[in-house]
Amino acid sequence: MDKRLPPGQQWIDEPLIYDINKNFSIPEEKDIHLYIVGEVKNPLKIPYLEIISSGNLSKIKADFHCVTGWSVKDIEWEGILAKRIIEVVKPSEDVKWVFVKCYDGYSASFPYEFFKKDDSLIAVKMNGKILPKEHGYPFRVVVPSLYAWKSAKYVHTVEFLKDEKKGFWELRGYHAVGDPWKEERYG
Ligand SMILES: Nc1nc2c(c(=O)[nH]1)N[C@H]1C(S)=C(S)[C@@H](COP(=O)(O)O)O[C@H]1N2
Ligand SMILES: [Mo]
Repeated sequence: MDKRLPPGQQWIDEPLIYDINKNFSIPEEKDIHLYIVGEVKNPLKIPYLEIISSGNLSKIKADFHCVTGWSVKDIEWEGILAKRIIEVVKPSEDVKWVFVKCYDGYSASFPYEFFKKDDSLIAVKMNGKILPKEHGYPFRVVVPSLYAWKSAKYVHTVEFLKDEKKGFWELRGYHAVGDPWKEERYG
């Protein structure tokens, strides 16, 4: 038995690329910003180029579990840790949900308590390189403690909310939380 593998999953070597829509555009690099909004004291609009050149990014290494049954070991992500974002924006005490909106029309939501975990971040790099186009350039919200559909690619805005607002797959019957260790796949 492999203690590192959640129930019902199998290891594969590389993440399979899943996109609901391949036909979308992203602004020129100098015009890209990360927006952090909602029930927060200090909303943020940070230029992409400022983040990339900050020299102050954090790295995490984590396994990645897709609800369709594959898992990939040890993906390295680099970006701004969720904990640091929380320190700066100061979400209000009654924030319970995070909703992420993406350039491709995708969205995902999950409980704030999972965003708060030590290994959650907003990534700009994957395995040492600027996020490849198909894996989420310019920003990816990475929440390794949940199934991969919660790790939204091509991120435009992160919103902190009191009440749940369902994203693309949550509206189609996928689980509101999505903890792979509890096999919270659907419903
Ligand atoms: N913006 C966006 N993020 C997304 C998706 C998507 O279609 N659009 N697909 C999700 C799903 S269903 C999965 S399994 C993972 C796949 O990640 P990968 O394409 O980097 O392997 O991305 C998630 N994030
Ligand atoms: Mo997925």
